[in-house]
Amino acid sequence: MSTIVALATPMGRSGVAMLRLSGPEAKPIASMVCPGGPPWRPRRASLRTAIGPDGPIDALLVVWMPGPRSFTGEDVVELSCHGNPVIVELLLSALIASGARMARPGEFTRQALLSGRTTLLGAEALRALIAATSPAGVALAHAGMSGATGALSASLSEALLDLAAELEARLDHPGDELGYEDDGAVIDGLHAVAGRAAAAASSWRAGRVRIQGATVALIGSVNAGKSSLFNQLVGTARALVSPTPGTTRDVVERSVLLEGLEVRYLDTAGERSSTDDPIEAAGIALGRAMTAEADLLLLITPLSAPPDPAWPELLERTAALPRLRIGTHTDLPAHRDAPPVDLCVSSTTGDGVRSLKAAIRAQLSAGASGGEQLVVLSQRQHDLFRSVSEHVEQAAGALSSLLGPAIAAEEVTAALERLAELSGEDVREAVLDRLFSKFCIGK
Ligand SMILES: Nc1nc2c(ncn2[C@@H]2O[C@H](COP(=O)(O)OP(=O)(O)OP(=O)(O)O)[C@@H](O)[C@H]2O)c(=O)[nH]1
Ligand SMILES: [Mg+2]
Repeated sequence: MSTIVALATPMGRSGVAMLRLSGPEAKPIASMVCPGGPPWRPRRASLRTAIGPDGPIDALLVVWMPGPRSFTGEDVVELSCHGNPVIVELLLSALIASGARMARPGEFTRQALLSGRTTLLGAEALRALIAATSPAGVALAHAGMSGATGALSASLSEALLDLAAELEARLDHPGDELGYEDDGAVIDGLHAVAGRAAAAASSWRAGRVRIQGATVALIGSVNAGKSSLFNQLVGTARALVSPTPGTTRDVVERSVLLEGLEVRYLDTAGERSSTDDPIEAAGIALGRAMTAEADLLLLITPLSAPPDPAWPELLERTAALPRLRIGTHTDLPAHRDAPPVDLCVSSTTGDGVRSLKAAIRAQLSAGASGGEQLVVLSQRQHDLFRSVSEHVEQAAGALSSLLGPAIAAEEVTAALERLAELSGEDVREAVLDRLFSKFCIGK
């Protein structure tokens, strides 16, 4: 068993940087690099001097946490030095020369999972806690850390085990209607479980936005007023505005906090049907590629101008995507053929911008409405809840059709397996590899 080491804080200049050692040799290695000093006492900070081959490296604050009561469950030593990358490199080299090896991404948390100090759901909640870009994301990660995802998974498993028992009774004693509930009640029970799993899965969009932040892209024809509105939304004159069509060429982006959510706004090159300028064409293509992944599209059209010939095509192209249709130029008289829109603004006076921000915020929280609890913290969890819902719906379909209870029981078993995978009872090495590769080194 090796002893691993990594910088636990970001690389750069700062007041303090912290390195962490974990493994059976953590304390001997730390004491080799920090010879002498006060006696080593568990869980007490002590001031020590790290010595390298060429002399003293730095004064450190060192804490030794013997396993199993440590983050990883192994012996852990945390060494806080001054936050200078040169000092960090010297210290890492000294620790590695004394027998430690560099940790891989997420290896500390993986070790915590192996030692039973955390669960798979706990590790995912921790990743969400570190990744969260907004206070709402931090709150969601805390819900996951206190076991909300596991509790939902356990409650669905319990309900499914009861339903599985009903199905087994039909298989063991076919024709004996006395011993079990009628099919209608079992089918209702299956629909209820499928509905709860589907609701959890669909809350992931709102959850993802809380943890990772949201991307909102402004798109529309040239000169529609995208950059003017972008500047209003981000609160500074970040993008160039001019009456010349084709002013914006590159994608301009800026992140702001919108009522507790981090929103990354993208201003894009205006579209026009034909351009012989290869740079403008490249800008339009880049805008299209970047907006394909957006959580919300703002389609912009000026209401004072004659109808934009590209508008119907834009509406059609984005029909299946989350979007808001925004009419600009409300400070000017509206054209009599102005198309219907969801909201109107004037980027010159700022009228309507507040309502637009509220509408954006509401759209980005969609899926979390109705007091439903958000408990899904990763794409993996989303996919598994969705799969549970599908298997359970299949089971309900089988029981109410000629396929019968045997097929229904198989589907319920498959759903239970997905739940076991979700909570980490039945987890494959490949899943762990994928999860921990997304952690930073040192976590
Ligand atoms: N009166 C009025 N003028 C506006 C409004 N919004 C934008 N404009 C003007 O319209 C012109 C074009 O605005 P931009 O924001 O540069 O338009 P754009 O969609 O970014 O244009 P491209 O980058 O060329 O695609 C500028 O002269 C703006 O001052 C508005 O709400 N009211
Ligand atoms: Mg522009």
